[in-house]
Amino acid sequence: MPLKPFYEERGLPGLVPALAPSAEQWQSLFTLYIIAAVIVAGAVFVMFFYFLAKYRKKPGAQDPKDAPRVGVMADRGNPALAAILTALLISLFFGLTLNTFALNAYLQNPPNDPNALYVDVIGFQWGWRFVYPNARELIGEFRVPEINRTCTPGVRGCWSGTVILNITSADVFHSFGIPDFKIKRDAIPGRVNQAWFVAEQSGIFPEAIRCYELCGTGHALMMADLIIQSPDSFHDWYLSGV
Ligand SMILES: [Cu+2]
Repeated sequence: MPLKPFYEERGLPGLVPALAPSAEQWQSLFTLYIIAAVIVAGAVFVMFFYFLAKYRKKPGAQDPKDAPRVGVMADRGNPALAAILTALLISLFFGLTLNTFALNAYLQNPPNDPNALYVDVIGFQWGWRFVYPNARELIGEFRVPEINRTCTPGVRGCWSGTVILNITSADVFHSFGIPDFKIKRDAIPGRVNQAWFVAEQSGIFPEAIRCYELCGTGHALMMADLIIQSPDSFHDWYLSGV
């Protein structure tokens, strides 16, 4: 099956093309943060302008009875309301924190998938080398299969679509990133960091892979194309040696 360019098939990408389940999870948490931030900021600004108008200085008006005075302990406010607001805020932050930790664990730890495709990703000055289990190598482009829903777990001879990356560097610090997948992991010499994704649709994504650690004069050019193929065409390429 010939590959269709991504933009031809789907038009211009939205803000965050959902190409992988992990990216969707990431986006849902981000949306949750945005909603919480808008609600809290909205409430703060509404109260800010309301109190600004209500308690403005009016000509000839007396100070209120509970106005602060020098040398006198203030006795004002509503302790019950303060307690309720504090409890609400704590539960809001607690919920966000739990969700963030859970999602982080999900994104950081590759799933236990016997049909995953493992690829070594080696950053160098200045490019990315991709080494496949059969020792095939690519530089400047990264080919992966899209999700294969007919691949039975544990049955040999098919890839499920889970791609697990073992990321390292041949020289200086780099950082491997695929923004469409919400993946970014340091590539450090002598160390292997893992990342994973499942691509949900085939397509060609020019320069979708980038380096996120300033690593020398060629840093800005340290890009690679992401090519997501149907399981069959990936299999053909993998075995072809071309
Ligand atoms: Cu780099």
